Amino acid sequence: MVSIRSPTLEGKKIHNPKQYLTPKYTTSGVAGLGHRQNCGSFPVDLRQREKRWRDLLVPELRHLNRNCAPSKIWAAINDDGCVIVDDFISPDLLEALRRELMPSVARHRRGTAGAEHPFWDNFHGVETKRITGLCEKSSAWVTLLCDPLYTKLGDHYLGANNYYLNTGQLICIGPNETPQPLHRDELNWPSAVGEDHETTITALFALTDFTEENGATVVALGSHRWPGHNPPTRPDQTDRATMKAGSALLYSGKIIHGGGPNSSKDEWRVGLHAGFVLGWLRSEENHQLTTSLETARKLPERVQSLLGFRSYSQKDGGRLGLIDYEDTAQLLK
Ligand SMILES: O=C(O)CCC(=O)C(=O)O
Ligand SMILES: [Fe+2]
Repeated sequence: MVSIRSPTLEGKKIHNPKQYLTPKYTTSGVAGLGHRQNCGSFPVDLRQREKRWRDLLVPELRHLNRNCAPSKIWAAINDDGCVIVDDFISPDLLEALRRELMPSVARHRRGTAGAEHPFWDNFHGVETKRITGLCEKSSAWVTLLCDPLYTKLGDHYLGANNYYLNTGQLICIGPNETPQPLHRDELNWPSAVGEDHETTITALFALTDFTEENGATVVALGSHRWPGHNPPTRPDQTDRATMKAGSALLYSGKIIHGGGPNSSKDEWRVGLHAGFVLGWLRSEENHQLTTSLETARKLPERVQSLLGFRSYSQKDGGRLGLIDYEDTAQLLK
């Protein structure tokens, strides 16, 4: 979806750009342009207006409701590379997630240590807390991992039983955090990237409201179709994923995005970054070392598979993640 920025409408997002464009874009022909029909030179004038308006088109993130047809959600992701689904998480589940996870946020240190290059300190954020191993901390998270719509997202883009959990991490952006470098998530696995398939697909669940001040994600709409590795992005090509707690930003691994700056005085922006990755690729998080066998034994089968406690095999491919050439699931008995 696009909105229009104009000298008189600066900063306003207009959901129906057609009403501001030339007859080519209207259903009612020149009639929509009112008094200009009476202007002798209007055809030329209209062409110039059209060009000017086109230059001023800016992207705007679409919001859909959780109860809409999944095909509408896929259409929005295919068009824009991402979409916000409002009220993705029910109020009760949101409350449980917050109750079970927020104590870890208070305890956790800021920043990450031990990366081989200072780039990663900046990328992960020095004023950001990142917390993994959430299946040990939250049964509500386990419930969310089995959510039917979230499951459909993975199945639709990566194929049923063809993916693992990539990340199930809390990303808590603290005051004074600077913007994360913009990137495409699929570049974790540069040699697996292909124009015709997704490598990874992600839901970023908002556990607090996401606002422009507290670090709402920056996204470049339509950038999933831009050529090049990680092409430069102008600020006017981006929007912010502002959303209420309980909503989710769903996005393609190809979209250019990054965590936003937090300019608030004392607000933490808490997101649950929950991505899937093709099952034959190594996940960003080491789930099998942050989840004990004891916990894994009690998890639903889907979650055991997502965390790699069950082996993987691709259609027409081999068997991966075996123990003694048996399915890893034998350890769960
Ligand atoms: O926290 C966010 O808003 C996005 C984080 C992100 O894109 C990442 O760490 O890969
Ligand atoms: Fe990312």
